[in-house]
Amino acid sequence: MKIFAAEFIKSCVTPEQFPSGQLHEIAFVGRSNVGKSSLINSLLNRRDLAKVSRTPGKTRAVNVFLISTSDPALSQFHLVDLPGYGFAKVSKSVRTQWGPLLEDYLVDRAPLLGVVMLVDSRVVTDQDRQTIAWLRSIRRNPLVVATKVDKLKPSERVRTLRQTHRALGLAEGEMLIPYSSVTGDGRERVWGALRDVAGSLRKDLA
Ligand SMILES: Nc1nc2c(ncn2[C@@H]2O[C@H](COP(=O)(O)OP(=O)(O)O)[C@@H](O)[C@H]2O)c(=O)[nH]1
Ligand SMILES: [Mg+2]
Repeated sequence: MKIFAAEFIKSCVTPEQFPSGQLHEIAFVGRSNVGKSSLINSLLNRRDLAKVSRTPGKTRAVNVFLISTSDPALSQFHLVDLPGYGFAKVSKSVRTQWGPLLEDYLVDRAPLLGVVMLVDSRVVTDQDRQTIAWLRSIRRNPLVVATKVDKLKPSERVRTLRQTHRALGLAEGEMLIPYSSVTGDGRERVWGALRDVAGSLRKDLA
């Protein structure tokens, strides 16, 4: 699969600014510093499309990118980079921590086709669990990706990923895709999963 184009469209801070039009959207969520910007750049083969920031919690906007690829199921779509969570107090609900903009987007957004949720392959937080539960409750079953797997020693990789899978409360057959933005490990699997998400929709419509 070739990526023909990947361009930044806009930053939205109110729902009115969300793009109009019919393009489907795939959104990426995860706590700050989980490696979301790096993963987006790595998926798209772009060095600096989604700014890789060392300052946690800096990005509070909904950032929209227009992607076109050679895959018929993903020929044109919006990739949406959502603000990170995890910089507010753990005791508050996901809703107040994360803000109404995110809730508006994830609950109501009609063009939203799939949600990719990133977790650190080594560290699962309560907020990660709460976010997965909340996404399920609003019928946005996330595709879960475990980041930074290059940091795992080969000898501990399988065990750690199994622990993470369990700590997230994922069911036996549910996917947890290991990913490294440093090595590109997992890149084809994530694209494959996105293709499946887009492909199943095409069948629904047929
Ligand atoms: N070793 C390693 N470091 C990573 C990986 N992905 C991100 N990082 C580092 O983790 C930090 C946070 O990454 P960033 O993409 O800005 O996270 P974001 O806040 O979720 O967008 C940066 O220092 C990255 O270089 C990865 O796959 N492997
Ligand atoms: Mg970022």
